[in-house]
Amino acid sequence: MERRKMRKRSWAEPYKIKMVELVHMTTREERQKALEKAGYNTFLLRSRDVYIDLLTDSGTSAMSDQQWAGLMRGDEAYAGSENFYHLEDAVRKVYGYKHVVPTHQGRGAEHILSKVLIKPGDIVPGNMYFTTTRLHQELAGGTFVDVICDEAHDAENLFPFKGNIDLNKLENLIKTHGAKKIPYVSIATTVNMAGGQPVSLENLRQVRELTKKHGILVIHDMTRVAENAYFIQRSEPGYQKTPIRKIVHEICSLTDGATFSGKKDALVNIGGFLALNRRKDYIEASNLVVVYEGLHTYGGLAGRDMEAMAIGIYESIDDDHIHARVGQVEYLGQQLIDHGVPIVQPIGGHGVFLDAKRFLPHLPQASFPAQTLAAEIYLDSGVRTMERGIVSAGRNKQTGDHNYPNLELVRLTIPRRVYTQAHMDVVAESVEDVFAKRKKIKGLDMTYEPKYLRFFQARFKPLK
Ligand code: PLI
Repeated sequence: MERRKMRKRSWAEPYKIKMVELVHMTTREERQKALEKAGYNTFLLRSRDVYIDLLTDSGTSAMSDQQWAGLMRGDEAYAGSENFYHLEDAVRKVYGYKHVVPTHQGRGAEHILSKVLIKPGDIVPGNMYFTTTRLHQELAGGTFVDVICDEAHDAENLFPFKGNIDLNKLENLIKTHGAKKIPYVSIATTVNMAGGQPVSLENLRQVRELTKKHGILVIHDMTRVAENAYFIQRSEPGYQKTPIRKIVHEICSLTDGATFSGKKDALVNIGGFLALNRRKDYIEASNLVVVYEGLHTYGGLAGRDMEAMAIGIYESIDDDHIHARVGQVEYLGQQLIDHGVPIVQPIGGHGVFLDAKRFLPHLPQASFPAQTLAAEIYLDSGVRTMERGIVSAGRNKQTGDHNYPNLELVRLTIPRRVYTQAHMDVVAESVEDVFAKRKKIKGLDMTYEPKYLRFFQARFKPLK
């Protein structure tokens, strides 16, 4: 009896597999050709040339049988689709926001939000930039200012809530510019660019209090809010017995509205929404969405997409689901830590982030170490990852020079419910092999740079 009690008990994915998609392997020669054709940018590879695809967790999840069944219940009426009301109901029940405008994906919501709330000359503070979010703020005439805590910019700092806003930075910004110039504080759960790092509820409450004093809104980029809730449940005092759904609801209750990419937490391949509590903002957004996305009861989505997203929202806040989801990310991260591979710690919610500065210390940042490392991993095994460093950070609006972020990372992003532990083992082995050969790796030169969001389409060639 005693022995049974002591035995280790493993956990497993809370689902079983009903259908499979075959993947294929390539030779190193084939991958070399594919990489050259793609200009050493993993975004430009054809998916058929990829073995294990860790480019992104966005739109790459496996839907459940319930979600697939939901697709068959698509009400494709132009106006007033039943599926819109199911989505609205899910957003109100699960997240607590009052008004919902569907959009084709997260950046559709960012576009409408920025047009509704930002005036030229405004300042938008946030807990680290996200590429599309910042661009929409800038296109609306605003300037993004990073007010995340310093720990977030340090890949080795073990602070459990590296997504937190530094209240002194925020307060100073309000003092310098005045509250009237700050339409809202943009707060992301979790913080993608910092390595999938969470915000604590304590910090959110403090942000709420400070902004309330100054009459400033808080807008929530809730793309990975369920993953953020998992970290609160694990590490924030007092929340160890609180279900994920309650934590998610509490996070949202501290904010005035949200942009949402359904392609992450909500387990769908396409979809998003803008949620707003202030009716006047909703009225304006629901009018603008007609111009850019579609009628306010479909916002660029088919009825079936809204149904699948509504079902996915409920599935995303299940404790077993989220434990297994982040558990798999941690499984991969721990293997790399055990082999001495430098990664961002603590391990984030949606991926493992390699620290390219420590992985390739001989490469200057201007020769794109993270971009180089992503290319090398692909070449080694056909595992596709992506750059989150100087290429993603773009250029300074005033000087035109590269932005040089502290974090120079390669993201191994884990799609939800798609890969097994064995896939994670293969990935870890490939990264470990590249790590063993790291001293021989040379950098890249950028040969083509697009104007917007350059990381998606830039091209490179190897330095001699
Ligand atoms: O890809 P969208 O347009 O549905 O969502 C944009 C978006 C907004 N906020 C955050 C934190 C994101 O991570 C995000 C999209 N992320 C992508 C595509 C990614 O690969 O991380």
